[in-house]
Amino acid sequence: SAVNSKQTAVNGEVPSRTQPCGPCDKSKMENKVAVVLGAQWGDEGKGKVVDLLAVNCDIVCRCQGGNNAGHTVVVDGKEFDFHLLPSGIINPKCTSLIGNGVVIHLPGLFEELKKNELKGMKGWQDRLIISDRAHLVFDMHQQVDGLQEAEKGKNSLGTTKKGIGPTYSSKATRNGLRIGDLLGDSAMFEEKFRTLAANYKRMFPNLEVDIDGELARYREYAERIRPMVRDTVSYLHKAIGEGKKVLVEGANAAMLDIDFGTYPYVTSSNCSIGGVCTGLGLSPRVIGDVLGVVKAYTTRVGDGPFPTELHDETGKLLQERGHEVGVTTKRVRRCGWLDLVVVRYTAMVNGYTSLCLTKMDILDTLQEIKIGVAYKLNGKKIEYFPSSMAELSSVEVEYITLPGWACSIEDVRELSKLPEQARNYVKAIENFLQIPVKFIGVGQGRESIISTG
Ligand code: 2SA
Ligand code: GDP
Ligand code: MG
Repeated sequence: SAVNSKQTAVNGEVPSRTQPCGPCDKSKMENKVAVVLGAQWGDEGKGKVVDLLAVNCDIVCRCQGGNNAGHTVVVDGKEFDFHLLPSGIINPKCTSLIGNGVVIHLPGLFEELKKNELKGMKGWQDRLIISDRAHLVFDMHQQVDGLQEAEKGKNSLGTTKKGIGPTYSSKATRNGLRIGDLLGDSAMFEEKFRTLAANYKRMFPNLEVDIDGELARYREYAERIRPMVRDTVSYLHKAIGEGKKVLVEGANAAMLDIDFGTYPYVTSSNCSIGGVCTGLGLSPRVIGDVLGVVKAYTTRVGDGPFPTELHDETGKLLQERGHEVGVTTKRVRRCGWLDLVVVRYTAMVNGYTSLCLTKMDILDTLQEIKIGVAYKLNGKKIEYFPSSMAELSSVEVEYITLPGWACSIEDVRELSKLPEQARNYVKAIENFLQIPVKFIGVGQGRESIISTG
């Protein structure tokens, strides 16, 4: 124990706890954190789900990733896109928290705040909290991201060039600078910044860094963010103890997770459940519901294997009807059938307690719908998810084919009103995964959702 008896003992005794506190208090343990995670390769519609759940929450947190993410929320026909800000930020009742596991490009953050202010977002100054442990993404990280992609040539990963990989690299090699450094001793910050720039200049001699200009800009940023920065670990711990409802918004998705995704075609953070604990300082014991967001088909933006990808008219239809374009980079997303081998694998890692099936309405015009249910290698079914990209690129997918509903479900708000074929599609997913579908998305807007009860 860290208790120093000399300082805390009363009458020579270690004081006993009469009041339960923190993790010892069983009644408070009931207050669990809810988590929303992407179950495929991202862009499942997490932003919309978070906006929906934020209504019943006090704090919405981001735990990993940076402004590579693009989360869309549509309210009264007005579209908001969030990159670093939690999607709960438009809810005036919610505090938004950016955790230690997030990497923050401050110019990007201020730009995002300004853009949303122009769209009518008010009062964010009073409800945004940023961890002092979060790492900073500098412009040089973004430039290096681009240079590394260019060096890889035809083997590039298709990153968003937002500096995510280089910043998490700096963090891992312990050259990184954190928000706390920016707000601390300015001479130390300057020294660390110069060291980082010098390292990069050695690696990339053509890299141009305006060191003095950056340092001057960052002195300004420091004062602008200072009021929002704090130790978010104790803040969250206290809030949970007081019964506050906390929601965590995962960014990217499990198949882009640096450990469990299709490495090296992944992002550089843990986008699965582990990232929630490490990115916020939460114990696994406080995590309750884990909602997996599953798009009714599959998309992927960037390079890497995609077993159910469609290179035909159906793929084009999904891309066009689904408006499948990157929210951050405007790249066209690759499209294919729903792959339940992928979702079953990410369910193992994340332990979803329920699912939200999004974009069902995009399948409205199809006569037949396929679902990938097994992978075969050299004619034999495999029981594991391949870690080798060569293997994953050569699997043969086994499909089941279901009849489509071939009508619009956009205005449906009750499960019983869905056409039978659509209900069967949902049932097939639930049966295969043995996880209940709690919500079904039938349109872009906040109201376009079926709650299954
Ligand atoms: P990075 O930039 O290092 O994280 O890129 C590595 C891989 O991760 C993919 N990635 C994403 N995939 C889906 N959606 C993301 N957010 C944006 C969106 C993407 C966009 O919401 O549409 O606008 O292009 C996202 N962010 C990263 C990336 O494509 C690489 O495959
Ligand atoms: P995220 O990264 O998981 O938050 O998802 P994105 O915002 O990148 O992409 C999802 C897109 O689908 C956005 O344009 C959403 O507005 C839209 N969307 C979400 N749910 C639905 C749905 O049920 N139906 C339709 N048609 N669009 C949806
Ligand atoms: Mg997205």
